[in-house]
Amino acid sequence: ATYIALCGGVGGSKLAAGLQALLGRRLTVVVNVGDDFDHLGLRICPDIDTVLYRLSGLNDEQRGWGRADESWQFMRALGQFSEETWFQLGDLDVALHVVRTHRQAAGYALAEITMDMADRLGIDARVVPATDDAVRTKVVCQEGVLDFQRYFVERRCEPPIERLVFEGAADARPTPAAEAAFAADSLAGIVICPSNPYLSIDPILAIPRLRALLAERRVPAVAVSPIIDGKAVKGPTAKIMRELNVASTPHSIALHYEGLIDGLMIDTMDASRQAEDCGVPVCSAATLMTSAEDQVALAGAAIDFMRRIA
Ligand code: GDP
Ligand code: FO1
Ligand code: CA
Repeated sequence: ATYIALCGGVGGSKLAAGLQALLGRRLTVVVNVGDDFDHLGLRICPDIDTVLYRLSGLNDEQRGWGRADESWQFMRALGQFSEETWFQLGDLDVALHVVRTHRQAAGYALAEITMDMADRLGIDARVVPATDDAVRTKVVCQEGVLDFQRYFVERRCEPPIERLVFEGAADARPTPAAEAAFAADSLAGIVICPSNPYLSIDPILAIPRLRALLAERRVPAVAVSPIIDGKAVKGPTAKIMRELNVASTPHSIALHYEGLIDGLMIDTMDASRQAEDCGVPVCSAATLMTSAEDQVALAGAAIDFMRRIA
C-alpha cells in the first residue's frame, strides 16, 4: 500500500517524517510551492527545503526551518554589500539554493531537482513539489498586496489578511510524480498534514487538477488538525482564522476541507469539547509532536484511521 501526504513546512513535515519512518518509499509527500520566491538571484523554496531537511534529519529543531549547526558568516558578509538582509540564508543552507538555481537555469524541472536532492540526502520518501509551474502566494491586506515572504518573514505576519491569492495556480499542472502517486493502483490513503490550511495547503488545492484528484479520490483522505485547544502550535494559523472570521477550532478545519476529506484527526485535548458535528468521522489522538516518537505514533494513528474508514 502507498500513501500521499499533502504538506507545507514546519508543522506538516513533522507528520511526514513519522509517515516516512513507517512507510519509507511507499510515501509520496506533495509539497506546497506557494511560498517560493527569488531572492538575491537564488530560487528559494521554503517548504521544500523544510521537508528535505526534516526527512533527512538535517533540520534545526529550534528554528523549525533551515539546518542544524548552522552558521551565519555569509549573512555578515552580505550586510557589507547589501541592505537585503531581512531573509536569513545560513552558510550550510545556501548550497541548496545555489544548486537548485543553477539546475533550474540549466532547464531541469523543480520536481527533478527536488527528487535528486532527496536521493542525495538519503531520503526514502518521494518528495515532490505540487507543481513545476510558478504558483506564488500573495497576501491581500489593507495596505495592498504583499509578496508572501515579505508578509511572513519581513512583516512577521503582522498585517491582517483580507484574502489570499495564489498567482499562477489556475494554470498550473501537477508534477508528473504527483499525478502518478494519485494514479497508483497501490494507493491506500491520503493525509493532509497539520499544516496551515490557508498558507500551506490551499496553494496546493488551488491547482485545479490536484483538487480534482483529491475530490475524486477512491481511497480515504484524512486531515490532521493544526489547531489544538484553539491555538496554533506555532505560526499564524489561529491569527489568520480570526482575521478571516473563522473560529479557531478543529470543526473549522473540517469545514475548510469539506468534500476533500473522509475523516479528521483532532487532539485528545479537543475531544471532550468537540460538540459540533464535523460532517466526517473524527478520531482523537495525541497530535502534538515534540519528538520523533510522537511523529511516528501520530503517523501510525493516521494510517489506522484511514484503514478503519476505508
Ligand atoms: P510552515 O509552512 O513552515 O508555516 O508550516 P506548516 O504550514 O506545515 O505548519 C504550520 C502549522 O503546523 C501551524 O498551524 C501549527 O499549529 C501546526 N503544527 C506545528 N506543530 C504541530 C504539531 O506538533 N501538531 C499539530 N497538530 N500541529 C502542529
Ligand atoms: N523564516 C524566517 O522567519 N526568517 C528567515 O530569515 C527565514 C529564512 C529562510 C531561508 C531558507 C528557507 O528555506 C526558509 C527560511 N525561512 C525563514 C522559513 C520560511 O520562509 C517560512 O517559515 C515559510 O515560508 C512559511 O512556511
Ligand atoms: Ca509554508
